[in-house]
Amino acid sequence: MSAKLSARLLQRSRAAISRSRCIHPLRSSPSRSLFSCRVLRAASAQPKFTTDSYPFKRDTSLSELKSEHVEFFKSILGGESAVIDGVTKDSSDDIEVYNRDWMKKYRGHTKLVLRPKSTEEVSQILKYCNEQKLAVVPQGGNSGLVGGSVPVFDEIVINLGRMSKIRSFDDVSGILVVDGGVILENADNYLAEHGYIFPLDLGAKGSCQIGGNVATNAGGLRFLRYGSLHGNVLGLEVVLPDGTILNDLGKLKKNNTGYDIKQLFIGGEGTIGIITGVSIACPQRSKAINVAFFGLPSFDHVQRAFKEAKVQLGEILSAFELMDAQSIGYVQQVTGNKRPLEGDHPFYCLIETSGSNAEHDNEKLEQFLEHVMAEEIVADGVLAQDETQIRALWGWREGITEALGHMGGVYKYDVSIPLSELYTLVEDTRAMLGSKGLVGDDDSKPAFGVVGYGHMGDSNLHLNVPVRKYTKEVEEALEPWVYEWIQKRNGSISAEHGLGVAKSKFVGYSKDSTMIGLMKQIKTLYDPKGIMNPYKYLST
Ligand code: FAD
Ligand code: 2HG
Ligand code: ZN
Repeated sequence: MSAKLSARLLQRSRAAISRSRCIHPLRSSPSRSLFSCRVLRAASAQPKFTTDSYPFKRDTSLSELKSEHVEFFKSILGGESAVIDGVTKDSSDDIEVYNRDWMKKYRGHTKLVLRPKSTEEVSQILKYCNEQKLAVVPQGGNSGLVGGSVPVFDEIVINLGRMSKIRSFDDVSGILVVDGGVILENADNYLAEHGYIFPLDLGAKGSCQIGGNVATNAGGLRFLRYGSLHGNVLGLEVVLPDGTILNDLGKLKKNNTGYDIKQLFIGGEGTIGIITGVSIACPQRSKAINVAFFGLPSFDHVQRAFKEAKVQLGEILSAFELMDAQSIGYVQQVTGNKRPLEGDHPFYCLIETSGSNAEHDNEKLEQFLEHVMAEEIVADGVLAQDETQIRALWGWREGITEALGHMGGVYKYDVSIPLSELYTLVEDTRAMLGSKGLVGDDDSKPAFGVVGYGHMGDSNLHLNVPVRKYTKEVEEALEPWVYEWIQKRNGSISAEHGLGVAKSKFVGYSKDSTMIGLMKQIKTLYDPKGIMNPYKYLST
């Protein structure tokens, strides 16, 4: 956006669009060391074991780990960096991080972590586990938000972190082939050097792995522009539960030669195989990127702004993200950063445009901004003037999950709902918890508040309830209440985070018994001994 345009907008606007003032971008990795958390810090208790919080029963058909199993794994994988052995010695400190999830909600009892460095090693591990009936949990960056990436009982963790090679990149077609353990941000940085972009972006990009992204069918911040991994992933290399290597690492965009088997692993959450290689179509990186951040008086105004953005920005619109006042409040309280806009607004949205011609994009954006201001659709706004400011504005949106991660716990509901009712869920949840006396500022209430944000462009809301600590009282108020609410609107109880432990027993709110029956048949076909990521996904 030119300085001239900013100046013109300043003159014209009753609610002036100003230059961005925020200069403290949040880092994208889910590391918690980022914030010097000054407020709202609940006592960080040791997370409970999942088996103490929920009534799981260990599957007695699965074997228990013995020292001879560990010896086998050491013989095929080699040294200390590949086998973290808590079976024959005390390695609890080293193993703990693999047992705990990002939300401090789930904690497993594993005593063995394996870190293979090749597909062949993964194959040897699974072949042996299948023969011995040893259960496993595939683990990528462990940034998942539904408890799928950590064990429940003593399942062996197979962590893909050492499989981090970029295998090939074709500069003409934009097709990238990577190991499953490549960190998303590393792949995107690599692509940036070649003028390309990874078609997926999310706040955990500094930790999550591409294998994990595919296994969860992650959606993220670029979905509006580039769509689902179901479309972008061209091929997969997967190790099946019996050790067979499925080589479907194709690079073809069109391939109608029967059932598209790879689609089952996209969103399969490690229940039918381990993804060791991914081939993906990557778009050209846009030369011209603009980011605007608006304050709006109501959700109705947000919807009008979205409609106008689609109409007027058309093909250059690359993101339309929603944040409510509470979300922004938590980010500010945790980071201490100066807000991008003066004053409080009930809603905020972040709009990104990406195109190949700055002049053309600026012209479109100018018309759009003039329109939303003249029509009083937005109350205030700011336009990033450079790359640093773009990152800073994105930080307000990407930093919400991390800011809320500083509370004692957060109940998370990642849902798809018809757009007109997207925010009604937040309001209804507030009213419901309020009526039960469960939410408030004083420490006697279990919940701090109710927060709504998400990918407006995809009708995907993130309803978050930050709590002082996880309690059955709040959980039982929310579940299945939230899922019933979603079912009544024909929504989805999991838009992009998956099922894991958190939603496995609630799938019936979004899928009927015929579909659940077929899903169970697929699981049995691929994993007849039930060794892959048990107690999750379809546990009922
Ligand atoms: P993990 O958490 O390690 O595993 C997730 C699941 O995939 C588990 O069931 C695991 O068993 C399985 N798995 C992992 N690797 C493999 C493999 N190689 N083969 C087979 N199965 C495997 N998600 C979104 O969709 N959109 C977002 O915008 C988004 N933003 C986030 C922001 C933050 C700050 C955080 C902490 C999380 C966010 N997430 C988001 C959730 C999470 O990052 C994604 O689900 C991500 O795709 C998980 O990748 P991972 O490598 O960390 O997988
Ligand atoms: C996001 O969009 C992520 O920021 C995380 O999907 C959402 O923490 C959440 O609930
Ligand atoms: Zn999201």
